[in-house]
Amino acid sequence: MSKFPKDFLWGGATAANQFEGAYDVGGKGLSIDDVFSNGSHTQPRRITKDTEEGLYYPNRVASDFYHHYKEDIALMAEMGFKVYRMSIAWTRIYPTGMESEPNEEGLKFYDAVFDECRKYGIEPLVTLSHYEIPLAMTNEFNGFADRRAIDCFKRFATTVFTRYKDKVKYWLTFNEINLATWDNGIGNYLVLGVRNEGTKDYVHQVDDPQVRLQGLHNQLVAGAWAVKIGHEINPEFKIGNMIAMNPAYPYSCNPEDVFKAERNWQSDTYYCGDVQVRGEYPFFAEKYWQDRGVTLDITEEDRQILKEGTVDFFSLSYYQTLVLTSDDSVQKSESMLGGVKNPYLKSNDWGWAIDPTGLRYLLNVLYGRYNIPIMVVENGIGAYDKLEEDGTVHDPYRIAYLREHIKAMSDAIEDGVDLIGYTMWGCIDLTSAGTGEMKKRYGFVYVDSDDYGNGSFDRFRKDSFYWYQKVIKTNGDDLS
Ligand code: P53
Repeated sequence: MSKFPKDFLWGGATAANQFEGAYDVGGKGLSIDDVFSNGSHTQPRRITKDTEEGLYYPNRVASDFYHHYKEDIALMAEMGFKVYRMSIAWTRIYPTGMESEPNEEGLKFYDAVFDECRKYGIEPLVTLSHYEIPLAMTNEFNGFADRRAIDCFKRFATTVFTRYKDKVKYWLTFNEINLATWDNGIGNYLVLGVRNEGTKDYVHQVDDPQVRLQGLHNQLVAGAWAVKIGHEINPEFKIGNMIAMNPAYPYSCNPEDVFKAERNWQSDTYYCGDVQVRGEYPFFAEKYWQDRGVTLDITEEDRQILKEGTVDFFSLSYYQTLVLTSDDSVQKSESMLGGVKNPYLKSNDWGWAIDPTGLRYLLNVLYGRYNIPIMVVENGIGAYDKLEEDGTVHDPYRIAYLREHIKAMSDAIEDGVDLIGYTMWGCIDLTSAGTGEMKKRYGFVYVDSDDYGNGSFDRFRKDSFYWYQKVIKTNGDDLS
């Protein structure tokens, strides 16, 4: 018997930039994702200032949820979803992020989406910002590197909280905000929308820790404001943070390795987590800034808001664990996270280590530190799927992956963790954030489109669709 509580929130997750398409429809402005080129496991994506000839921009088309939302939500309902995690494209509401009045057509679109969810009793869980910084804000004042972004975000949050206060109860502030603590990789610029003038790309990884950590501070303050404003608009709102969990293991019992892993937990998880849950930076922050030669501009008002805007629950994404060592001779991992290869684990085709026990482990760690309800709002496996002639897709690898991760959550609940929901990432196939590919598929539902937007965009149920339907129906008892 599984341990899931009666009202456990089963569902799936998407994000506007990777799912909606229709990038220039309905008065929508450009976000940084609309100038984000395609790439692959070996070819990094680029954010360009304007449309560059010869480049393809996959997020502009994505899965075309904008024109398929009724069909897609019906498919979610058929699986028995209790919750649907999605995001609002900021640029549909404020095309440049800086207008004083919102775009009514954009607001109407999400009214229709939420009404459609409610029709089936599906609870929307809405991320305010999922890599969707308006490009105009990057152009005008360098995104979250500038404090003006805080006011833009407050206005956006106030608008959507007010408009949807009776339709949406669960909200998340910024997707994977902690990626801004990384000193390299795509995460740190997707989250902040900050330019790096020194490179050939318009928006690129922010190498200067001063700019990056100030940007992150501004974003943490903006998120805290949103929590405070949201609770004033509707005290029933449940507002969470969202952290990408990449639990670090020491490669060996060499104390150097163990401490290295602990340091990684501090910077990757606790740095943002403590601010968002406890309302202040952790004890190690001073040293962390010192080591990087950073002096942050933190006002008294900032400190006050961080205290007042703490979250109601902790949400996270989980795909893989990370192994750290001080021994240079150990074989490196292929994953975008870096680190070394874990000899005990298998990986998917993109080198991401598959580790269900890592999920049980991190849930225990997080609940031990924060003691508030937790939701897993992203988890799943990117894989190559094959659409058969008869419209079926056989994806036993996906079922196996999800089965083990759901078991791990059941175990964590038995351990005593207050886990309230699970939304599988990319429940209907969508554009990969890391590579821009469509063929890196996560869904229970196959979308007929290739990496270049060729296809009918018809939807097909994979074998995992029927499997997940059964899992939800039995509240996690039948994982066979
Ligand atoms: P893709 C880095 C590390 C962990 C999660 O990723 C990450 C990233 C950035 O790619 O992103 C989350 O599509 C993110 C989603 C994304 C998903 O993981 O590269 O919140 O937008 O699609 C999976 O396979």
